[in-house]
Amino acid sequence: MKIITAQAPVNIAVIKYWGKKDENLIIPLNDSISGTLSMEHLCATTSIAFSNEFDSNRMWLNNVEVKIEDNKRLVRCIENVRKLAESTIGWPSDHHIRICSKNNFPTAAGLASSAAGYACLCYALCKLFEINDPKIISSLARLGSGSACRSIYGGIVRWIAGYDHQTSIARQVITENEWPEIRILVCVVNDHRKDTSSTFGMQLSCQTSPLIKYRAEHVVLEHCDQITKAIMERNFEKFAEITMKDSNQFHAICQDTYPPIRYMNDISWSIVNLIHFINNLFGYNVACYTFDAGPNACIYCLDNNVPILIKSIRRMFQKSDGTELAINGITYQTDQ
Ligand code: 2P0
Repeated sequence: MKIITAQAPVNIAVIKYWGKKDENLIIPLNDSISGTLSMEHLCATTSIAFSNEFDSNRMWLNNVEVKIEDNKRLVRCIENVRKLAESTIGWPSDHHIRICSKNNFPTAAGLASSAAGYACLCYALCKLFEINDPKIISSLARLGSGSACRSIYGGIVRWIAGYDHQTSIARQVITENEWPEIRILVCVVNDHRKDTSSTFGMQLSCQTSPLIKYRAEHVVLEHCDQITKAIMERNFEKFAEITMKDSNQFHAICQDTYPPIRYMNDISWSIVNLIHFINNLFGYNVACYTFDAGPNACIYCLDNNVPILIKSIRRMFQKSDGTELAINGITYQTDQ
């Protein structure tokens, strides 16, 4: 029996992926850019055993068995690895796998659980069959969940939209060591499973929102160019401005969708106001917020401003019973 265990972190987009040109191959409407977190806080861990003692492929997610054959994305990732394994160590027909995967954070609560989950699964599967090219692993992860292709790399990563399986790939913009002062504070506003899945939400936006087309054609590439320049120049002021504008535009698309989708709640909006208040007070961008398909705030900042931000958030959101918003201080890391 051969056993492999891998870990993969979540990533937090600063330029958002929302909408597909090809549902089957998961080719996005536009490029996106994200920061990959370290694995101390939000990550997936997957162990895979491979043996001729198993009579079928089976999988457990957070200790509950999931039927692989009911999930076409899982089937697709496994079948693609089986084909690729033909040119490495092979996958004999009498051998099967057992997959055990866990997230150390809430699943489907808008905290990029599918990104970490599929990145981890595909990385572990590839390692099992000695497929080592990160480009191949990243493309496989994309077939599981689009944003997963970004979690294969550390630091800041750009997913080039492309037009087919070979051209839709993620690339590292900078490693975590090239801008080591960057921090992400993940403020868990609500850890319940979201009402509208990202996959369904973005389909509905593509069908009904005029703004999503305008964004893909006129805004995203400009945002990508501007933020890449800011990253290269370690210009946090500009990085923060583009990040906030891109998050706001993504949520405007959600509102422009019919029926509208609402991921941010009143607490999310209080955090938006707090960050703008702090930035105005200081006269420059101390921090920026970004929100994914859920109400939880991800705040990017530089390490020297972490204490003031945590203090401000705690003061604002401490409840009378003494409980407060959960905050994880996270840095970048490349290892999977
Ligand atoms: C992102 N999100 O760029 C954006 C921002 C959510 C909001 O990537 O259908 O779970 O599996 O490709 O990857 C969520 O999309 O969707 C996402 P599928 P996925 O992080």
